[in-house]
Amino acid sequence: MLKLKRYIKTSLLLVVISLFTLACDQKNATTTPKQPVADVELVYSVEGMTCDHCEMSIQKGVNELEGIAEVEANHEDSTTRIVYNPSKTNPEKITAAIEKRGYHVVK
Ligand SMILES: [Cu+2]
Repeated sequence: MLKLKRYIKTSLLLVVISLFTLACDQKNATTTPKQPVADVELVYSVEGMTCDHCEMSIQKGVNELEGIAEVEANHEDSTTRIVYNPSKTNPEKITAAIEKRGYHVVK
């Protein structure tokens, strides 16, 4: 009887350990660096746009950067919306690309 109790205890312990290991494996799988990085959306206030050509100029400039998914400049409300991949570019590079074209990003 004592032997049976010990046997049950040992098997329960094994079950708990294997469940724990499984949970850990799953956690590791979701945090591997090889997973694609999600795109980030950014909306800037941009001064200096007066017409469609300004919008196109900004869009062209930003699109020349790597990792840009979307650029939408709007001279009517002076905004530029950018969707980018943070593993390939960053807000500093995007700001620089806009300023290089002669427009000012309001911080
Ligand atoms: Cu213009």
